[in-house]
Amino acid sequence: MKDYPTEKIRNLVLLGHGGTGKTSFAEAALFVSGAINRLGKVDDGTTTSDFDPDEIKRKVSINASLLPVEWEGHKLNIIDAPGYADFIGDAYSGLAAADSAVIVVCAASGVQVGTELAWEMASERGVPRAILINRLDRENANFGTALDQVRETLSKRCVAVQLPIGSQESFGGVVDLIDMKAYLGEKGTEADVPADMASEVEARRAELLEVVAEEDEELLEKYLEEGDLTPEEIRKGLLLGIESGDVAPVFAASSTKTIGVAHFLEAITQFFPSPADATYKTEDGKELQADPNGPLAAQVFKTTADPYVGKLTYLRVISGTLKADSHVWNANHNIDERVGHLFVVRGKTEEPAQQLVAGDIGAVAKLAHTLTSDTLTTQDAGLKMAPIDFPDPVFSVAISPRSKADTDKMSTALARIVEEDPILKVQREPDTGETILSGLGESHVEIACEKMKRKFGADVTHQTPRVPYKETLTASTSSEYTHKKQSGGHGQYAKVTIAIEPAERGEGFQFVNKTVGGVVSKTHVPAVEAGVHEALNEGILTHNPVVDVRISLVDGKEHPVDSSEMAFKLAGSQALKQGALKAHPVLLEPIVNVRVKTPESYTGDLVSDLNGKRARVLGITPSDRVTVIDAQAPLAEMQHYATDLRSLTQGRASFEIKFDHYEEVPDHVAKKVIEAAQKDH
Ligand SMILES: Nc1nc2c(ncn2[C@@H]2O[C@H](COP(=O)(O)OP(=O)(O)OP(=O)(O)O)[C@@H](O)[C@H]2O)c(=O)[nH]1
Ligand SMILES: [Mg+2]
Repeated sequence: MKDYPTEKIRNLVLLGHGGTGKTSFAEAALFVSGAINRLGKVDDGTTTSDFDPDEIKRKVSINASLLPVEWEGHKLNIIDAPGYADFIGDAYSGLAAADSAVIVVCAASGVQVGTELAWEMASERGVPRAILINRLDRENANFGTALDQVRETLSKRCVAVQLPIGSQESFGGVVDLIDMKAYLGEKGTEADVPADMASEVEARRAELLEVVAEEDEELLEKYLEEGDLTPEEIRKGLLLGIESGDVAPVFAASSTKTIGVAHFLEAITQFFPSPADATYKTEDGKELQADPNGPLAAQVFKTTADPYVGKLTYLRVISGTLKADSHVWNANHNIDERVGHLFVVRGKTEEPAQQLVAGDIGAVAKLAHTLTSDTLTTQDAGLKMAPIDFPDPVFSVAISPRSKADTDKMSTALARIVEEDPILKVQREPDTGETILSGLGESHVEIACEKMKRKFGADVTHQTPRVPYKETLTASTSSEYTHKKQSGGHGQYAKVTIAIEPAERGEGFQFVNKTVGGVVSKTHVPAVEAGVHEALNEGILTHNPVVDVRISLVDGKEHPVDSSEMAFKLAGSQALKQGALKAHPVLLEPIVNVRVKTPESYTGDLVSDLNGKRARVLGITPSDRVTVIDAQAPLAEMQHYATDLRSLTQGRASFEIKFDHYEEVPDHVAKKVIEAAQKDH
């Protein structure tokens, strides 16, 4: 691919609800621009973007792909992001690298949950936005209805700059409301505006004029006086509105029929800013310009790991020029990195490049220390961009190797997939000993497990994590035990009396020696403690550790020859086991703090769902856009909350969860847990 100067580059990310045609649009853009000579199909698994085996199998995008398109002397770095909630992490990656966002909407479904989320993500980042109403050739497609929904739910500043000619089967081109011409078929052949569209054209054009006129005082004055604007004036207002993020133009297309695609690419080059038009801020607020001769700052937005090719680091050069065969400074880890080969990437193909200028996007192979979000700079410049703000994981599974051979491979595989996907988290749960893998939902962690097998040969199984129950004793008692074995040879003897008392929640295990007169010698006391501790860890009811108890050694007896540490340990352990049964053992469960953010309309349903999960709702705080519900709930009831919340709100709500404390399990619930634990053993 040719080298393009910064001003000729456009970086855009395709966002939107799952299945609206983002990948198909990217494919159409490659086809129309001549980059590929066969139009691939998502359903056949032949698109340039969805090349990953998991994507081909499921016919959905899982990873963000980079798809540079050359158009009229410009390079459009199109980033095709996934739409489904489980894979939304890569939409954050894509957005971090882009200067503008195109939100793809299905002409038959209109505004969906994913549309609203995409709009919010892009608005929060303050990037210019466009709306592409796609799938206009489909049954039930209705541009007008979809457009009205966009204007109602997203913003009145979303305004059509095109109208489709024909609809569904007869969709054949677009009318450009700026220059009032029609563009027909795949090639966009210029023609007159069809006469039967006159009234629709007039109405939508009036909406456009009103919105763009408000971008500039002179335009507004002229519009109010004359009731019209020239194409040049409309363009001027549109440019201002798009750049400030105030106005989002709406376009019309069918990706699979490649209609409206060429015209849209043209509009991107005309109306959307190049990296040179923007100012970027480092983490500490220093302003940067996309100047190829400026200091180097390049931010990593994605990392892929391949067992054969190794690590590939995707980055966006913000300032300066990144050169092949050079040394750079990783500002996050304060370490030198050697850059070997640089690549321009298109889907799965990589083309070597000598350099990447400010504003461009590409990849580097085999960096040693660099992770997603890091900034590469020079030691002198020391520039660091704010890290990408990925969502926190909310769904966890326990994973274990399927066979012994997989055990060794599992930890390497885990390290690799976490490096690829910064949302995934791995940790060992100390109380249950399980390895916990957390992500955004069931599919997210399932695909991660499949990837571990396919790419790194580690076959793992996954299940709902065990709840780390604990036990405690609620009554005081004492217990005496004599360990005695004195038949022939060297015997064993130890006698202990212990007092058992409940302690405050959170105090753990305390051991006090209250014996007097050396009835148990100094060396044997720790043995008693060890025996007691061991028995407590084994649990009384469920094989979960007993906590929050105070054990005192109050009396004992030794034999001059037969007593040993081992004998006292056994006596301690048995004394505890027998005594604990009299001390009213109960089960404790972890209680978590839950914070749910939801549109107000779901509050009632969510509160009653939480009540059904034995939760205590602590507060409901309504605000402008979202209502915040704070609650405490048993972890045992919340393990599938990510899935439940999604189905209750169609994915409109989000939540956070954090361990808070342990509490006694109500009797009727405890009974079931105890039965299950005893059966398990
Ligand atoms: N009729 C018609 N079908 C389309 C059009 N664009 C996409 N599709 C179909 O819609 C389905 C989803 O298309 P994708 O391109 O995978 O949609 P996507 O937005 O990339 O989906 P995710 O990445 O999974 O969110 C596929 O079956 C496409 O063939 C279109 O313009 N017209
Ligand atoms: Mg896709």
